[in-house]
Formats: sequence, C-alpha cells, structure tokens
Amino acid sequence: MAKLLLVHPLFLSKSPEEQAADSPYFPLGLLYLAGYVREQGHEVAIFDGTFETDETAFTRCLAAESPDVVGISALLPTKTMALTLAQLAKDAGKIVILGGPDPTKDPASYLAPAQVDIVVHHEGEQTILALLDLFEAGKLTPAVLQAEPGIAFREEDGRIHINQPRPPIENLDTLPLPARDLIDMERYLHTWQENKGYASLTITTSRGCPYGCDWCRDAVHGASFRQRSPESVAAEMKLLKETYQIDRLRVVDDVDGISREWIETWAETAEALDAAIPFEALNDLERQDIPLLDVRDSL
Ligand code: B12
Ligand code: SF4
Repeated sequence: MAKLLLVHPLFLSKSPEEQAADSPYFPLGLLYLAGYVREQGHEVAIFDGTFETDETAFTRCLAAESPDVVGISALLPTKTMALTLAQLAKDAGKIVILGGPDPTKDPASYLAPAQVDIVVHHEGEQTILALLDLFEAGKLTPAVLQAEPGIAFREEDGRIHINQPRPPIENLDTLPLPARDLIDMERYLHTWQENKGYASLTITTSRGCPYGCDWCRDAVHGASFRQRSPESVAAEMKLLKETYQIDRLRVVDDVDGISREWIETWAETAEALDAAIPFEALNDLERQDIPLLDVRDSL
C-alpha cells in the first residue's frame, strides 16, 4: 500500500496573525482525508507545522516517515509556505500533491512552480484515494490523469490541464470520522485551556451551501448542500466529549440553520445520548429566529 504524508503548512511561530488569534484549530479537511485513505488500507501520517519552529522539522519528518506521496493543504495565507515545503518534498524525490480551498480557487497558480505535480480541487477524499491507487499501480502518468476528475496537472509539453470536478459525496454518513488520533491533540487542547480557559474542537454537520452566491462560486463544497444525519453528528459529539473532555465545539460548516427540523432532531438526539456540548458556528445568527436560538442554546 502507498504511504501518504499529509501536511498542514502553518507555523504559529512564523504567523503573527495566528498568534494574535490565539485559538489554533487543526484543519478538519486534512483529518477527513487521513481517516478516509486509512480506512481504504493506505498508510498515512501527518506533519503539523503548528507547534514546530520552522521548515527543518518538515525535512526531519520526511526522512523519518519516508512517504511515497506528500499531500499539502493550502489557504491563501499559507500558499508561500506550502510551496516551500513542496520544494523540500520534491527535492527528496516525492510525488507532491496540493489541495484545499486556495488550490481549488486557482489550480494553475499552484502548478506554475515545478515542484508541484498535481493539484486536487474541490472535495478531496475520493480523489486522493484514486491518486494513491494509481501511484501503486504505477499509472500516475499524464495519459491516465487526463481521465481523472477533480485534478489539475501538467501535460508532457508543460501545458496545464484542469479536469472537471468530481461529483460530491452524497451520503456524508459513509465517511469515516476525522483521524484526530494522528495529531497532537493534547497540545491543542492544552493551548486552548491556557489561552482561553476552555478547550474547543471542530466538527462538521454538513458540506456546501444551497444559496450559490457569487462569492462562493469556486468554493470547495460549492452549492451541493449535504447534511450528515443528526444521529451521526450526535454520536461523534459523544465520542469527542468522552475522549477529549472538551468544553466547546466549533461547527465549521459553510452555512448553518438551514433546516429547523434537522436542528431540533439533532438537539433531541444529543440530549438523549448525553452528548450535548455548547457550540459556536461560523455564520451570523441574525437570519435565525428566537425559537431556533433556544434550541441551539440547549446544546
Ligand atoms: C471553518 C473555517 C475557518 C475556521 C476554522 C479553521 C480551521 N483551521 O479549522 C476559522 C474561523 C478559525 C477560520 C480561520 C481562517 N480562515 Co477560514 N474557513 C473556514 C471554512 C468556513 C470551512 C473550512 C472547513 O473546515 N471545511 C470543512 C472541511 C471538511 O473541508 P476542507 O477544509 O475544504 O477540506 C476538503 C478539501 O478542501 C480538500 N483538501 C483540503 N486540504 C487538502 C490537501 C490535499 C493534499 C488534498 C488532496 C485535498 C485537500 O479535501 C478536504 C475534504 O474533502 C472555509 C470556507 C470553505 N467553505 O472552504 C473558510 C476558508 C477556508 N477560510 C479562509 C480564510 C482566508 C481563513 C483565515 C486566513 C482568515 C483570517 N484572515 O484569519 C483564517 C486562517 C486560519 C487557519 N490557520 O486555518 C478562506 C480561504 C481562502 C483561500 N483562497 O485560501 C476560506 C475558503 C473562506 C473564504 N471563502 O474566503 N476559518
Ligand atoms: S456560504 Fe454564504 S456566501 Fe457562500 S453561498 Fe452560502 S450564503 Fe452565499
């Protein structure tokens, strides 16, 4: 089986903005990828720059883990570091794949530098698995990549080819839980306790947003709004409560409050399982009515 090293290219020590925010969350998308490829039999490790000093830690990790493929996640503010780490991985002879929100928005700009072999755009689980399977079969060639949805790559003549997105995963309950065991969770929770006096973790209940505003045209999960079942979310909350003794959750959905019925069932199920945890969500609450907020408050 192929070995994948997934990389979060953010060093707190080098980011005054992140230090000021004082609330580090490891990106959940990378943990979803790790859980997915691991369930399918591939080996996976994670390099998390958050508490490391600089790039030399990544070089050490490459030598220690010896992966076949290196997958780096990027946001616009981490683009430069993502490309620096990509160069180190390429120098070590690895296949280098970039993915995440910013490569999805602008795949070509991540393929302009020679150290990136492939960009995965939009939802990543099925695409990274397909690429690992192709690697293992010795078929990671431009001719084969032409037919692979959800990627961008360089043709042999250097031209950049951007394929169509892969259809989104319809039933989110089929995904394994994020592989939180692969990162130093104690360190995150301790940092939260120290900085804020409580420990917080992230969770998703849905992907995408049905409103389709222009702002989100190139968003990873786009307008394909899909919800997990309330039961699956409540069961994950129970697990998080018991495993990590957290005080709060941050819901990192694109949008929230879409279905009152869903939220009511979620609240009831979480209550019944003794899984309720106070949470915050990304979106403004103005568009929601008071009874809905009451339901939220009971969580
Ligand atoms: C929740 C959220 C936050 C939260 C939590 C962040 C965290 N670290 O967990 C908070 C509020 C803290 C936050 C902060 C910021 N955020 Co923010 N955030 C989001 C949001 C709404 C959801 C992200 C998420 O967890 N999605 C759920 C997971 C499952 O999906 P995912 O991460 O996209 O991962 C999937 C794919 O992208 C892909 N994938 C991801 N990485 C990789 C890597 C490889 C190798 C592969 C193959 C695939 C792959 O596969 C994953 C599974 O399908 C997005 C909006 C959006 N819809 O993308 C913005 C978004 C990611 N944030 C953004 C920004 C700019 C920021 C900040 C820089 C803002 C600021 N100025 O401070 C900071 C940076 C913080 C940080 N260091 O991570 C931008 C990025 C824009 C860009 N072009 O890069 C986005 C897209 C919002 C926007 N529309 O502008 N954010
Ligand atoms: S997440 Fe916000 S901006 Fe994006 S489509 Fe939904 S409502 Fe519009």
